Amino acid sequence: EKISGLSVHGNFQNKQYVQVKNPYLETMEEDILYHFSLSTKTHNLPEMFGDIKFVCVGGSTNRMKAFAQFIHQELKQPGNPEDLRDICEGTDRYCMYKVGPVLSISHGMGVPSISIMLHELIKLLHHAQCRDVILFRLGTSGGVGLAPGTVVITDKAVDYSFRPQFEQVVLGKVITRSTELDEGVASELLQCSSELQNVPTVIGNTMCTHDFYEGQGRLDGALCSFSQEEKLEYLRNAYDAGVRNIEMESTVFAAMCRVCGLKAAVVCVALLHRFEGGQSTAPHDVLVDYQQRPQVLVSHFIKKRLGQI
Ligand code: R2B
Ligand code: URA
Repeated sequence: EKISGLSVHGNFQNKQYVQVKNPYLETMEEDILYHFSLSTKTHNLPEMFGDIKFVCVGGSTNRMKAFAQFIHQELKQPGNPEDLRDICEGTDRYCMYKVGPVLSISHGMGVPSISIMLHELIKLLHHAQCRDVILFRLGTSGGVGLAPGTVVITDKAVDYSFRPQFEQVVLGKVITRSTELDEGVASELLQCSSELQNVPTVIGNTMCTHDFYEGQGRLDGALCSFSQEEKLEYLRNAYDAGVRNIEMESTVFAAMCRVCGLKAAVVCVALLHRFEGGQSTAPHDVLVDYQQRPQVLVSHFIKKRLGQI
């Protein structure tokens, strides 16, 4: 049977292939991954990406380049980390770097941006016949009842009413998908955090919103349609529902990975304490240190999995 046929079953000799859930893909002679500037005709995807085991995604292009350089050093890869090439240099929508079995990709801000990237990433991993891949979202977030700098490993990714689901409009109708993440990877990450210094970490629910300002109860946007008291009531309700941080991509990330049989985890640092305000006053170097914490944690996880610790 063809590889594409195998992938429908997902599991072959205990190897978990990346599954696409679209029968039309099989019938296409060429698949153009437009926002990566890659295609099945112009690029040998199995040769370029077949050995990928860990995919790390995050919003900013500079941060994901820095992560690629960091993991290059951590995994003691040959060559100079400064020489890493952006595989998506034909487009400025997303950046992509490969370091041994690790792929580092940016996804921009918000659900629509990460969802476009994930469609093409999951197809890429499928075309490349990758097996046993784990995806991590390394990000920033607003903390709910946490000290700034705390890393949150997501238990459940929840929507604006704290439900573990993602709603998507398809052909004018709302469809709902579950946002459950991999429990085993989350507890392995928590174990990793206990082996590190300066990476205070908790497991909690992560609320995903479609806006940074009003959508996250901020009083400092160009518009504000609610009071300080209403903001605090909403954040308190979120806290009571187990929410420990707020960001803008986790629900669609969890939902898409789950449908396609990819183990996934969300690891975001809380940059500020949302009961206190909406703006971070922490100095630049403190924020840079905070943003490195998810990278240090996931790098430790990867090194352990590869037997390098
Ligand atoms: C966290 O930070 C960004 C907004 O500042 C957004 O992408 C997110 O999820
Ligand atoms: N990212 C968010 O989405 N919210 C915050 O408060 C901080 C970072």
